[in-house]
Amino acid sequence: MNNFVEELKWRGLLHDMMPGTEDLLKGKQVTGYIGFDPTADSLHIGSLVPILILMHFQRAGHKPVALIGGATGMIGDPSGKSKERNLLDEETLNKNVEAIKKQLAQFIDFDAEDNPAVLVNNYDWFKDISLIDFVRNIGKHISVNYMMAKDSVKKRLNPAHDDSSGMSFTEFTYQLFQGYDFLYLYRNLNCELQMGGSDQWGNMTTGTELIRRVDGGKAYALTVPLITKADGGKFGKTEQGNVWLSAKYTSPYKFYQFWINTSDEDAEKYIKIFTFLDKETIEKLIAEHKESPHYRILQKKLAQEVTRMVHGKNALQKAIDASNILFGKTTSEALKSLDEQTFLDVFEGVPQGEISRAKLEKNIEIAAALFESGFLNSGNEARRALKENSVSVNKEKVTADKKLTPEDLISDKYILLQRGKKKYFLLIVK
Ligand code: 383
Repeated sequence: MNNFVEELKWRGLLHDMMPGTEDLLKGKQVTGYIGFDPTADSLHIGSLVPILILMHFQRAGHKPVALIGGATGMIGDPSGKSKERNLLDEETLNKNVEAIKKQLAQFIDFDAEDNPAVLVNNYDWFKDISLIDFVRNIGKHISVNYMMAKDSVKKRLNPAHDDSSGMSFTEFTYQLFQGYDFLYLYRNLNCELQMGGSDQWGNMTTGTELIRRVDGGKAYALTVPLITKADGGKFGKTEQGNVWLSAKYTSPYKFYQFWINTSDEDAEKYIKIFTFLDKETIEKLIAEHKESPHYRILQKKLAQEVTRMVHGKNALQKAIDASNILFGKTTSEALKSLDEQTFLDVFEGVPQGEISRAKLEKNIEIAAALFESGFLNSGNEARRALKENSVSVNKEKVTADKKLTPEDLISDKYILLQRGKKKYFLLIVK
């Protein structure tokens, strides 16, 4: 059995653990769980760290349990949140549960011979518990005083807090639900360890406390750090918001670009956290990178490894090809093979203009198109550019006799114009 805690430590993945956790894990095969609330129909890269933890846990020979919070998702965890959450309706929740189940299944192995992973949904046990039973059998063991001492509650009760609405009874009860999950899994799956981000410490210890008071049992908690950026910005966000694991929300190209764009300092940290490369390999990469940082060896390796893990080999190759379009040499074939979303992602921020389909069907002269679309300032400039042989259509050089036709359309809608190496313009057919 590998040493799970040692592995987390050198990767910078250990934040805190209860005393005795390391000995427990060294001694035997342990069952441990992490919970995910179905607040959206995809996980984002913030959830990638806990997923990696479950993977390391399984690789170290232990039994991972992934819990989906079909019940807790109905309540809303106040941990790390400064405001009361909006409740999600049941239909949305069910849809989210199914989508997240599928995503999790991509990462952990349910067929491992010795230590198959297990997926559970806490709705399955909460749906049968009556309010009276819950309040009598669980609530009686945890004092309100204890619950109020948690950071997630304390913050919201503080009169100086910016949101004066305080905290609903609903969110206040959240820790009891998560606490009961731990007790339930302890009893039914012999689960002795809960893991999660450092924001989850309070909820986890309510669980170990319940297990101690109700069953006289001993259970443990281990947390991983919240990922930070060297520049103080929030990890996992771009200007467009979260970076999602689902290709529906963040294309593999965008996902790949997110990792390519990390700073040198962050890349050195992230390659340990987000890849399974071993210590020796990583140290070699870091040394190589330091010799010639402009090659961005670390960023490329990081982007490759994580994109492959999340989106697979083929999507990774497509993302690399798409990345070469702006920065390297590419052909009109490669350009035309992009799916529409990736095409738009690649040329995001490139100035655009419109042309009517009727005009295109009459085959418009390139000089006219360059000028009328607003790409170049005048007919003269357009003719000059053509004479200088610096105009390309869909990445292929053209001369003044070129006419634009519907055959030039990419995804039946776009034509990419270019002057020189770097000046792009997107013509959209309306
Ligand atoms: C629900 C029931 C349990 C145990 C845990 C839960 C979910 C937990 C929670 N977790 C976050 C989430 O779902 O809200 N109350 O968005 C995030 N996690 C993990 C990790 C993290 C946490 O899913 O720190 C980031 O991803 O713990 O914020 O019995």
